[in-house]
Amino acid sequence: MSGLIHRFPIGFHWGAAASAHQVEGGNDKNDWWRFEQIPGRIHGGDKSGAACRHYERFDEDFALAAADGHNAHRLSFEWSRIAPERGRIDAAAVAHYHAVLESLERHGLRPLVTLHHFTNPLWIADRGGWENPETIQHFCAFVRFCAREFGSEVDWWCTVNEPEVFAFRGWSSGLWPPGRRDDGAALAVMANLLEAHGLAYRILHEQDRGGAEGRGRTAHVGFAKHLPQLEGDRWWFPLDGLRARLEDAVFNEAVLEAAVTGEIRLSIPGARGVTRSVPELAGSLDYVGLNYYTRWKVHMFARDPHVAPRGAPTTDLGWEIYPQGFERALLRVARLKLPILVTEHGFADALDKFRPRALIESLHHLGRAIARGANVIGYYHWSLTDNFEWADGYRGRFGLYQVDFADPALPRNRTRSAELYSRIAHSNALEPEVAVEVGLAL
Ligand code: IFM
Repeated sequence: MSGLIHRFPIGFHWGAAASAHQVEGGNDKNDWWRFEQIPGRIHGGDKSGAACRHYERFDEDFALAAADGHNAHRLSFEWSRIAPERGRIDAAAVAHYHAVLESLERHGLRPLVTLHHFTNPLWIADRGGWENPETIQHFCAFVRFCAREFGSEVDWWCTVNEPEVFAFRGWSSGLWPPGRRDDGAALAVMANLLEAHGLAYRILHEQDRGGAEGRGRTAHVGFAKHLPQLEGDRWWFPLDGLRARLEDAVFNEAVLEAAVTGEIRLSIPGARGVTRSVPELAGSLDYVGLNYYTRWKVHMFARDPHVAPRGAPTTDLGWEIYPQGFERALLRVARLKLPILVTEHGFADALDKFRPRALIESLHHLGRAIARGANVIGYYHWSLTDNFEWADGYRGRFGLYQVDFADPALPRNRTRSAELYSRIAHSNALEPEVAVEVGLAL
């Protein structure tokens, strides 16, 4: 490998990302909590439960991040805490998130706040969730409230996390709440989330009176797009490639295109599609949020059509470690000619065995993408601590800090990856010594 040294742009965001339900603990008023109570839904029967007790320990967690040279942090506000019932705002939850933002500021961590990260208040889920178009307006009310209440403390907003993952897991594979298997409904949900993003984008800007970064209008609004690389598995069986292209078109391309043009065009062979123009959605990204994890080889006919290439290195969850795909994903979204924030990237590695090297290789590809013209302005590693990995329960360990969930004290143990990441964040550069240390040849 040559040219491994990268100096990152001035003002680069270096941080970690998490979502409320995965770390806070005690979130018992949302649809995920209810789903976790159904036997057989979550690996090993795990429940989010107390998670990392981040709700109480946020200040301590932010101190770890700040000591590691992070200057930013991505978090989500839990809708079901702020609005536990229709029409009721919980003052204690609002005060809590003010305290969280105050702590972030004290630690020199610029907040990037996600407003929808997979969970929904029970009262929303019970009215049909995102299949019901009325949810768009309920979400907008929540966004308006957050913009007014927290706008002076937050400049960076992420409206919706991975609308395509949320829709397909919940309504197509049925692995997530509400556990449905109906491709047409998945497309309807995705369209509603995209529309909600467009409206939220306008609300956040209308309400923007200037925030933490000074006077004037300072809100930067985007969403987080999960962008897996999708390729046909068997070169000699073109239908695999066809399915990969069809999936890419609806899962990746249509989402990006909708946010640029305002035209929602979603289709899957054999399912009811969606075609809708949403003027508020056109040009609704100040930055593109990119979540990149892996490449999937796609099979035309298979119960689980996504497999890691045979013999490829994989994470604890069986996802291929494919750092080249990160560069490709970055260059793909760079075509939108917008600033790019890597809103998530990481590896499930309980023992932190392969993460140190994989992380450095990925950051090398990030540096290469910048050198090739991608306007990347920040990187948020998924995640600061191990946490509740949805249907995979506690077996997906993504943390720079390991958490021993068997110990009631929930100790945070610093990994080598955290240390390496810290050196890069502190110096805003990837130095050859770091690469040599993880066995990457220059
Ligand atoms: O844990 C999730 C996160 O909530 C959304 N993006 C992918 C991560 C790892 O699966």
